[in-house]
Amino acid sequence: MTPASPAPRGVYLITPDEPDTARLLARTAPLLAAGATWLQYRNKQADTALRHAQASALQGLCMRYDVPLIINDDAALAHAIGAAGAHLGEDDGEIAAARALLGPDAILGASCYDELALAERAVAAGASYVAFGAFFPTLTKRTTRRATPDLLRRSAALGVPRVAIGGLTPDNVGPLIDAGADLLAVISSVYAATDPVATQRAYLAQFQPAAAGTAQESP
Ligand code: TZP
Ligand code: MG
Repeated sequence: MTPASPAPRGVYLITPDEPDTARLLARTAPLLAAGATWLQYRNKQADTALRHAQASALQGLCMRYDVPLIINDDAALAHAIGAAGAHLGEDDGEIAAARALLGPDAILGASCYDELALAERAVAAGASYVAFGAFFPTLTKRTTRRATPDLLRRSAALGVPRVAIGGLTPDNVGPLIDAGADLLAVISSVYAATDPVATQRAYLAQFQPAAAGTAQESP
């Protein structure tokens, strides 16, 4: 993000473990067209070759819709395919090394679970956003760490976008947005919905001012 870019807000869409690349693209394209702010490629089942192929295919799609693509777990893959950035958890390598590899303009995120101290360290090491979660029970990832809206409030001074993740639905995110969540990271509630685009819109409608995506933070 350059200093002039507006603070990102809205839906941070994350891909499900979809083995069929054509189907992954077909399921994702309408959501990019309908205003997802960022896309993260995440596939915990794929081998190295499929991850490379799917990430490359999504990079082409994201360029078409002008949506930044962020690669989960793997800064080297992000670098190899020219993605906008990477998202690293505690077992995915050092943030500082990823920043050095990807350069100053990359979007670089860190999973900070339920800990403000992790977020402070990540930002000091070069993270450009931090993610907290899981906020609610989820079947998508085995985790016992539970974040709270208070953590979002306490992390406001970090000065980077804060992402909320884990078990989000359009019905439970109001308090998270009120507490300062800039981006709502979602997998199953959107991809497994009967109408994924309508569900994504139900999230976006909750950001003020009405248009989310790249809307400025409200005062
Ligand atoms: N990290 C914490 S919870 C989670 C991740 C990747 C899963 C989020 O998926 P869903 O389906 O939106 O709950
Ligand atoms: Mg990871």
